[in-house]
Amino acid sequence: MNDHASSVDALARRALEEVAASGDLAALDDVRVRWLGKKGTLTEQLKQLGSLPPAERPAAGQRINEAKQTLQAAIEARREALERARVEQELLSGRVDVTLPGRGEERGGLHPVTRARMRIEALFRRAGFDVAEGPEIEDDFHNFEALNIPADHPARAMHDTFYFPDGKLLRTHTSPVQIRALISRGAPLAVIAPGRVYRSDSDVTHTPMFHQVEGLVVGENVSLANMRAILHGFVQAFFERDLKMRLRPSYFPFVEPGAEVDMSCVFCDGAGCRICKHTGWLEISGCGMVHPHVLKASGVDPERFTGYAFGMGIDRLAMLRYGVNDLRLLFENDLRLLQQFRAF
Ligand code: 2U9
Repeated sequence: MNDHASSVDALARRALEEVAASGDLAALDDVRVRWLGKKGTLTEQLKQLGSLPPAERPAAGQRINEAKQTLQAAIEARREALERARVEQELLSGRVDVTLPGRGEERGGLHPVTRARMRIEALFRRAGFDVAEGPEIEDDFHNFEALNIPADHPARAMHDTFYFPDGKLLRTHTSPVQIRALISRGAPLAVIAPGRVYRSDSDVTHTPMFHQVEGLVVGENVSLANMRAILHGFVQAFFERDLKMRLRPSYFPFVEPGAEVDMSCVFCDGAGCRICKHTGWLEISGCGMVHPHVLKASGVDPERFTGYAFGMGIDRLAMLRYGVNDLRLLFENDLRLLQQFRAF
């Protein structure tokens, strides 16, 4: 290798080192201009070919061109590598770590009525009941007629019904859900029907919409004693307390006999306090043996089957269980109340 050739090689090596050392695209472009630009070092080498002996010029020219091409390729490769690194860096800096805790977000929770309802459903499921649902807009037959409440029956007045112009109505209880279940499934049957119900009634202890859960068990040899056992078991499990229970005779058109269900007061344990009006008892449910008219209206033979039914207000159960002392608090969606029911 002659002197010229080795000096071109030395230049090319230096140029390649500079390419490798350039840390960003601007530095790389700087290297390109200094070596390959109009006045670049390698370009200058070509211009000086004339000073070599004519015989050496072709080989020297080829060597310089090869060096230029090698350098060009090295610059291109380096440019791509730097570009890739830049994009990666950008992606990295903008990346969202989804495992980081959020800023200012508050934990949510379940409304006490929802919690009570879920608890009720779970407990009755465990006892073998199905959970049934149905429409909130009902017809006269399913809400009244099939439940032994004919048009002229005084019990209709108890219900303060919201009517639509076409004669349909907002269900006043969830009983129509069970009528539908009985008609479609027949006996034997064990269902609960939780849901919203509506009555045109509004004061300190009544809201025009409230939540009910009703239960219905129909089968051969279903007795009042069975009902008592299920209701007492439910009350004890729902409140997780060894509470007493008693039935007081009462009247509902869809049951005979009918009764009201009291449990020993959860606040004073039956000793008597302001909440239970010093009786030691809290009323929590109504119940009874399904009236034969009701079974017949749903196509069930009352000679063969008997049934019991009960109904209770979920809102009231939620208040008693979670210590909410004013019914209206359940419907105001005040965060100060709801935050007390946040998930932990
Ligand atoms: C069918 C047959 C009978 C459901 C019953 C009650 C007694 C009752 C009230 C409790 C408080 C309504 O929420 S409340 O105001 N309900 O006292 N409900 S027996 O009887 C039925 C239901 C469906 C087919």
